[in-house]
Amino acid sequence: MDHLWVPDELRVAPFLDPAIRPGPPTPRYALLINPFYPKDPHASFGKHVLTPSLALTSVAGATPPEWQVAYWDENLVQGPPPWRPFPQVVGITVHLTFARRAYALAEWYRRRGARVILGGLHVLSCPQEAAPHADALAVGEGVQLWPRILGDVDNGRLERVYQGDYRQPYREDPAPRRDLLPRRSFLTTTSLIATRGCHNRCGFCYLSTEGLHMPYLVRDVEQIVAEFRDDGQPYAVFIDNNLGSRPEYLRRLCRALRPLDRIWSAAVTLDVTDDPSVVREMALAGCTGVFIGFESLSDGNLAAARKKTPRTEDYARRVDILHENGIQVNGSFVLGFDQDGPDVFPQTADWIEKNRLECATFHILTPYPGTPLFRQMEGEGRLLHKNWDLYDTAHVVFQPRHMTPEQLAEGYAWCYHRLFSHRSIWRRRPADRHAVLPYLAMSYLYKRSNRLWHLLIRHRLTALVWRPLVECTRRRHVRFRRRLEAVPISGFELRAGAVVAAGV
Ligand code: B12
Ligand code: SF4
Repeated sequence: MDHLWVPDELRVAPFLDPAIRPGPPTPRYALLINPFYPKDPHASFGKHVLTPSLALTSVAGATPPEWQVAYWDENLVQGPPPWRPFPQVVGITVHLTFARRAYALAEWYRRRGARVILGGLHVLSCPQEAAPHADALAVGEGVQLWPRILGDVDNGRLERVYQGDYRQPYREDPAPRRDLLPRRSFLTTTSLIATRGCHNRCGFCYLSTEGLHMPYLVRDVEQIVAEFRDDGQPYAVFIDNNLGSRPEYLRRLCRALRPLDRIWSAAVTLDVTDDPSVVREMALAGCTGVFIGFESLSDGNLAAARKKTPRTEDYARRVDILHENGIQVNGSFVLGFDQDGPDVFPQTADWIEKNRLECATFHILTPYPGTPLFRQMEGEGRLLHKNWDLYDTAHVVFQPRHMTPEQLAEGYAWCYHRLFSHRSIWRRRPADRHAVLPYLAMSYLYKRSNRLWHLLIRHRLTALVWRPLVECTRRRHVRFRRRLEAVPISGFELRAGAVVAAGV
C-alpha cells in the first residue's frame, strides 16, 4: 500500500556529527529549532507542510533589534541543523513526541558552547524532566519571556527557569516573524492565531494540563487581517484550539476578513453550528474547511471526557449545516475510549462515509502527562510505558478497557486504510456534481500521494505545486460567495458544495 511506505529521512532524525568543532559562538546570534519527529505512514505526509507551527515565529517576533535570529525546521528534511555561524543562543520547542530529539539537539549545541533555552508544551507539563537538558527553561507563554532571556544572556545573568503567564492580554504582542520561514516549503506560511484557550476542558486535551491557566483571550481582528494581508498568500490556516469559543468574536472576525477575498480553514467545535448565521458568516469570509474534534460517536465517552458538545444523534444535521455553506469538514476521531469495543472502527468509518466527511483524522487515545486522563490511567495501572516517543496518537500506550492493545492498533490502521481507499473517497464525493472533480483531485493528491509528498518536501516544491491549485480554489470560492450572498439567511437550498479546501 502506497500510504504505508515511509522513507528513512521521514522516519529517522538527521545525524548530529560529534566530530564537528565549530569555533566560538557568534555574539547576539540566536537559532530557533523545531525538532524532527517521525511521520506516521498511515496518514498523509502533506499534513506536515500544510502550515508551520507558530511557536518559534511568535517567539522570534519578540527578538530585541540588537539580536539576529534564524529559524530551522528539521521536518523539512534539509539535513542536520545549521552550525555556521555558531549561535550564542539556541531556542528549541519541545513537545512530548519529540522531546528526546530536542534533548539530543540541546546536548549537541551545549557541548559546543551555545546556551540552550527549552520551551513549549512539554516543558510546561514536565519541567523537571526538561531542566537537566537546558541552560534555561521557558515555562508557558514565551513571547513575553524571550526578550528577557536574551537580555539576561547579554548581562551574564541567565536564570534557570522563566515563568510565562497566559493570563496577560496578548493583543500587544508583536506579529510572528513569518519572513524567517522557508516560503517554498509550506503550502502556506500564513498560520494565524486569533484566540487562545477553549471554552471546553476535555480530560484528554493538553489544555487541561495541571498548572496551565489559559483563559480564552482574543486578539484585535484588525491585527489578524493585517497579518493575513501582509503575508501575501491566498490561503491561511487558523491554528487556534477553537476559533469558535466566542461566536460573537468569530462573527466580528469574519466580517473583517471578508473584504480580503481570500480563503482559510480553522479548528472549531461542532457547537459553532448552534447559530447557522455564524456558519454563513464564516463562508462569506472565505472559510473553506473546518477541523472538528467529534472525538467519539458515543455520548458516554464524551461525557466521561467532560466534553460539552451537542448530542451525537444531532451530529449529522450539524455537518449538513457546514456542507450547505460550502464548508468542508475534516473530522477528528479518537479511538480507544473506555466505552469503545472493536466495533468502534467500522461504525466510525460508516458514519464518516454516510455523512460525506471530506476528510478524517484518527487518533489513538493518548494520555498526555499532567492531564486528568493521564492521572486516571496511571492510577488504574493501565499505562503500558512512558516512552514519550510513542505518545504520538499513532501508537497504543495504555491498556484499553474493551479490547487488546493490538486490536486497537490494528483498528486504527484499518480506519486510515479504509478512509484513504478509492471506494471511500468516491463514496464521500460532494453532492454537487460540479464539485466532484476538484474534490477527487485534492483527495488523491492529499491522501494517496505520499511518494510525491516526499519529493515535494525534499526539493522544496510544496508551494510551487500547490499554489496554483490553491489559487484556483480561492477564485472558485470568491464566485461561490457572491452566489451565497444572494441567498436568504433562512433558506439553505443553495448546495454550495462546489468548494474544496486547499489541504485540510
Ligand atoms: C500547527 C500544529 C501542528 C503542525 C506543525 C507541527 C510542528 N511541530 O511543526 C502539524 C499539522 C504538522 C502538527 C502535527 C501534529 N501534531 Co500538532 N499542533 C499544531 C497546533 C494546531 C498549533 C501549534 C502552534 O503553532 N501553537 C501556537 C504557539 C504560539 O503556541 P505554543 O506552541 O504553545 O508556543 C508557545 C509556548 O509554548 C512557548 N514556546 C514554545 N516553544 C518555545 C521555545 C522557546 C525557546 C521559547 C522561549 C518559548 C517557546 O512560546 C510560544 C508562544 O507563547 C497545536 C494546537 C495549538 N493550538 O497549539 C497542535 C498540537 C501541538 N499538536 C499536537 C499533536 C498531538 C500533533 C501530532 C502528534 C498529531 C498526529 N498524530 O498527527 C502531529 C505530529 C507532530 C508531533 N509528532 O509532535 C498536540 C500536542 C499535544 C502534546 N501534549 O504534545 C497539539 C497541542 C494539539 C492538541 N490539541 O492536542 N501539528
Ligand atoms: S474542545 Fe478541543 S481544544 Fe477544546 S478542550 Fe476539548 S479537545 Fe481541547
